[in-house]
Amino acid sequence: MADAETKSIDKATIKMIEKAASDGVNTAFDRAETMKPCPIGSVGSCCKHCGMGPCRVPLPKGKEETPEEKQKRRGICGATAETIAARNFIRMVAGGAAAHSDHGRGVAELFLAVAKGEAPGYEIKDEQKLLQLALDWGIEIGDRSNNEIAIDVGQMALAEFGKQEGELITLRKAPLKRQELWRQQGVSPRGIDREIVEIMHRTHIGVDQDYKSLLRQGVRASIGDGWGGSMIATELQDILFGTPAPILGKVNLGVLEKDEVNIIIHGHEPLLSEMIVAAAQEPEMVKLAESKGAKGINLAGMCCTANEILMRHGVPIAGNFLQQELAIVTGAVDVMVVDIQCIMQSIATVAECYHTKIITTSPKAKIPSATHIEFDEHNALASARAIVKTAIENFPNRGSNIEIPEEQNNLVAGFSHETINYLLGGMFRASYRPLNDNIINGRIRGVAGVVGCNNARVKHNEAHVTMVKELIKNDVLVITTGCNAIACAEAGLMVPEAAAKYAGEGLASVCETVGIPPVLHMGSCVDNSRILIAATAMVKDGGLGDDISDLPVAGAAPEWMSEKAISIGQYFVGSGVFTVFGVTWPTLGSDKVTEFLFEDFEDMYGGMWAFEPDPIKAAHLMIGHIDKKRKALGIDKARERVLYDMEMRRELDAV
Ligand code: BF8
Ligand code: SF4
Repeated sequence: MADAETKSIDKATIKMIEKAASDGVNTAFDRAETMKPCPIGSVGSCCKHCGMGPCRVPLPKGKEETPEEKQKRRGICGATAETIAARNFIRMVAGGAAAHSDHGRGVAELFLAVAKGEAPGYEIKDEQKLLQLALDWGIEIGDRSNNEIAIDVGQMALAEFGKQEGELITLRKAPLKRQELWRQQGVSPRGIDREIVEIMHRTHIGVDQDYKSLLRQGVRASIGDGWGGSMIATELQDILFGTPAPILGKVNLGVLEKDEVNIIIHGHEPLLSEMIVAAAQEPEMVKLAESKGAKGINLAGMCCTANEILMRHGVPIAGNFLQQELAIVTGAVDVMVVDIQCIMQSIATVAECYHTKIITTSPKAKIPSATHIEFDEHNALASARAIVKTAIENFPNRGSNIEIPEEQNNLVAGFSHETINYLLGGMFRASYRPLNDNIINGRIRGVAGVVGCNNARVKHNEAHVTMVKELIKNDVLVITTGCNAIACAEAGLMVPEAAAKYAGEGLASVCETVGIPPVLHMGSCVDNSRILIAATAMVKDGGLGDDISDLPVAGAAPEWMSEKAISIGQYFVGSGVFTVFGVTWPTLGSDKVTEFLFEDFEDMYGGMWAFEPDPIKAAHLMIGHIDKKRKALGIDKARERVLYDMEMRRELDAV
């Protein structure tokens, strides 16, 4: 094991990597060192879509290719490097869109069960949002009860997944100009599932052989994710569990408690975790824990579930994707309960080295050596109690090899679109006007959505934190979700004081006036749909053009690894946002495909992809794009004036 300090910028993580090494436990950090990525697969040039392959069709090496060589550089079926790279790329989109959308479907099913009174323990928490959604979708309100309205909402939401014709109803949330552009480009999704299935069909051997046509379908399915499946997940979760509002929380492995039963809730769906939060507070459970010698029951979240339960209940976050094995390495986790997505299979083997029990809960995601307690929405509290009880009973089995790093930071989370609206405009005239005004007057240069995973191929959290610091230093307000949000919180960027410490003067002055951090936590990965809604609200408020592609905004996933990140990036781009990814880029095996995504997409969608592994350079690509948009809007001069004023102020201060 190489020096742990080369593996992460986070102290708690470094300590636990060292502990894992001394305990003889193998982690993702070790495996990333011993297993290098396949150079052909990583650039998208390996096809295994049929039994004649896998076929490897890499880029020609340096010299001009002769026509004969060109003929030979194909898969057995004749597929070119372009076709193979484009097929692989959109299959990633399909995987990501399917994951988010199936999550959305699960929420819609629970939502409908709640509305019908078939899911005891759950209730509709945000009535206002329910009524708003009903209005948006043309559902009759009249004097009907919330449950009656919710049944219609739930049925309509579920129907969006299997719809065959027309357009998703949720596309109506987008700016009109964007909706029109999607129609012109032929990328308005008909149904969420249909576009994903069509990717699987088109990428089967011998179907779509035109990379431009393949990539168009990728855009279509990704829009079905961001503006469809993910948006439905976010909206219905807010109605069921409450729309997040600013809340103070804690983050990092130091949130684990030495003397309490520690339960880590890891995964993505907040459906069961909401009930675990309730079960852990029941007096009988607390009493049972005490009878086993524990001082209480401590819940902590991991990955996106962490973001969900922090925003709504203040439950602390133990860490992000690359910290999941390390939480178990502390020796202090009694149960890690998981549902779906981003769960490393190795948590089960790491758990075997300690006393930790892994509990799977989804029929879609099982791990052979884990205990399975299936989440039953009709009896959710019973499942939750069984899980909490398992943890309590496991508490006395803890060994003496326990080390909880002391690192933990404060953060403020819960910046939903609605919250930003109220915070900026006030309760009675909620609006984005102050944000737009501060962008127009130049105090805020622009807005960046920085999101996505950790990737064991690069130093944990480094690119996230370096990029975000560079952006806020240059007066770019950062909005974030997923594992980037956790990385920023671990680095202390999500407290209001961070504005004075890290942000440029313009951004800092706005943050200090409103009392917000310079990096706003908007939630989990499905909550990237909140970023789309926020961008639309900026367009609607006026003064910054009439489409998302006119806004001085940019997106990034500096440490991406999952197919979901590709789907998210693709719907950002398809919505008109310039989006930069780090680490690696999966179409480098075809220059044509890469150029199409990086350049031609700008003419087609107003947004395009870029790849830049250096986070500072990537931040400056984003700032460059923001400045280009400011210039096009004619607001570039305002910013020069602000800088001049600040320069003068500094000079005066110095006198
Ligand atoms: O959905 S950021 S590693 S945890 S995929 Fe996974 Fe990536 Fe984290 Fe959340 Ni999103
Ligand atoms: Fe090879 Fe074509 Fe089969 Fe892919 S589909 S594995 S390129 S023969």
